[in-house]
Amino acid sequence: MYLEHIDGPADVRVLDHGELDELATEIRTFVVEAVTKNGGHLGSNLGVVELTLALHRVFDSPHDRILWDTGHQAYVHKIVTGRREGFANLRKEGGLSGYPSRTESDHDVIENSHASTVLAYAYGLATARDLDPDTDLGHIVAVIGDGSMTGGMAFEGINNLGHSGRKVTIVLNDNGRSYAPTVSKLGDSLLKIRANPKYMRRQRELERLAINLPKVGTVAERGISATKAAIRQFWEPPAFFEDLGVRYLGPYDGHDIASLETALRNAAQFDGPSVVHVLTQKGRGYAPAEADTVKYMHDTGSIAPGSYTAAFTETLVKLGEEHSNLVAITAAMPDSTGVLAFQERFPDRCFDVGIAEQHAVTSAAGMALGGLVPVIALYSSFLTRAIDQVNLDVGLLGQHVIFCLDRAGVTGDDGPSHHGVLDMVLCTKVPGMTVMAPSSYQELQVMMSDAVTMCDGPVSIRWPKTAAVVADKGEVGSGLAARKARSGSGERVCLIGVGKMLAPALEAAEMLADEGIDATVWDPRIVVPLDPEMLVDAALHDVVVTIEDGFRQGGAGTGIETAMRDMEATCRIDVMGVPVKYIPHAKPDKILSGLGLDAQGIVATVQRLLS
Ligand SMILES: Cc1ncc(C[n+]2csc(CCOP(=O)(O)OP(=O)(O)O)c2C)c(N)n1
Repeated sequence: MYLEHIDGPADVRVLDHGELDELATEIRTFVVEAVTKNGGHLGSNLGVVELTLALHRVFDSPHDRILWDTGHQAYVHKIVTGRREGFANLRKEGGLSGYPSRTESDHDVIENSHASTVLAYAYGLATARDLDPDTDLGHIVAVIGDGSMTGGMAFEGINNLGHSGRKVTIVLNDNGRSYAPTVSKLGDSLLKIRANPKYMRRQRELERLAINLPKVGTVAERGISATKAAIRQFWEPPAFFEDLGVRYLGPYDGHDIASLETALRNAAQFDGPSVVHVLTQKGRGYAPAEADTVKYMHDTGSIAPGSYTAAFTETLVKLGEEHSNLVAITAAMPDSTGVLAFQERFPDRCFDVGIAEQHAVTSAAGMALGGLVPVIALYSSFLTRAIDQVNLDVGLLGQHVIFCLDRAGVTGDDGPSHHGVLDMVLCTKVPGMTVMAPSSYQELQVMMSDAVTMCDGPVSIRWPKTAAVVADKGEVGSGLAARKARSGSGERVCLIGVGKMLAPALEAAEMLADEGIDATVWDPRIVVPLDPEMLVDAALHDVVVTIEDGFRQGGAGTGIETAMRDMEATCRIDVMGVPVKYIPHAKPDKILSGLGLDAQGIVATVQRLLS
């Protein structure tokens, strides 16, 4: 066993290539076991085992900075940098994060886990290094997947890096996929190369020649060598990078450690930005992952029957059948966001635009201008990247675009970057946007249908990852009306539970009833515009408590409070929600109860207000 002796990158450097191959096999088994037990990203990590080992042999982390785009593929990096034992508690409360984490290790430089940012970080770090010769910043190495290369920030970053000429080694980890196959013409041309071993051989020979080219001259001179120009005529990727002033090396077999090391050493010698194009196989070495043609076990999650995502999938297909102008847009996540069934049923009406949320939103505005009704399926946390586009490209133009936001609220295992706690704060500030929060499987279906047929401006519908409540017929509202979910006999307490928080509000009402307090409970359903009937009724009570699973400040409850103050309601109003802070990973229910956002917490708040 080699793995048990790996406590830091130095332990990897002393092994020979035969031993490294053994280590790679052991790491794969280790990762499969850890992820099977704790969930997380599998295929992406199995694909970068050799690449990570090569990186840590060639570069001297943490003096050299190895940056992982998105960071979901950094498990092997964690193992190699002394965190092997932490994998017993991967993604568990207090345990290892599923992404790089600066508090865990000096080897983790960034930890955003939203895609396509790494080239910007790399440019910034390289600029800081170049401005201060005394800095301890060594090589800057940015690893980015072909999927993440489709994001606007990646294009902006490569443009700026090439123009600036800053010395950064970019590793393009090309496995041909995001979750689904990567949607990109650049990806298509990479595929041509991938499928042509002759090109790879020829390119290696050319590369050997190119290494000996002088490392002086302008960016343009460096970029336009005769060798490269010859390649460029045939192959788009080198032309693409080199036209931007970024030297292209590759492609290399991403599972051949020796050749990767040579490539990385060569790139590191170059005094400017270079991209090392590495071909890897997602899910490599684990038969079930290799056999999963949908996503190569990118992660371990799947759409659970009875989930809100399942309700969305079902309704989207049904609405697609009823409305021929309804189209669906995904930002590289057709499976996890639940649009796969629609894509299969209406392949011409479903668009995967790449990991490009901003582009997705503005292109939806364009489609709406052209008479289509676009449904954009995004995780709540990824919508926030495109909020300017939501506000000005869709909102200002009053376009009928339907934002379907999955994983809203406290999501749990993926940590601070993945909680969907901002969408209600932001969407409620987009003038003219109807903001819906379903409290059950059936409500989501009604709301989607209403969003298509009743609304003609922007709409957002947000739902959590957790299993959906099953509502009886009488427990489902319609249109823009709120629904009284429980009629209290007195006029002391009114609870308003937004979306999934209706369930703990109802539970709290039962607990309060045991204490002789007969509370009214409202399901607002529509957060904007608020139903005046609900507000008037709530105002009759001594105490009103709103409960939501997004940021407390500026969210749904604040909207209700403001509307009631405008009505000159005199009752005591308490807004319960998530405090404005970065919340670490843990199980969602545990996080919510820790924040007092459960039935017990609601009861305690009511008791405090009544006392
Ligand atoms: C802005 C943003 N949108 C969506 C995601 C969800 N997501 C996580 S990994 C991933 C695919 C990344 O593909 P690639 O960069 O090629 O890495 P691979 O997993 O294939 O190694 C996506 C879409 C994200 N992290 N950030």
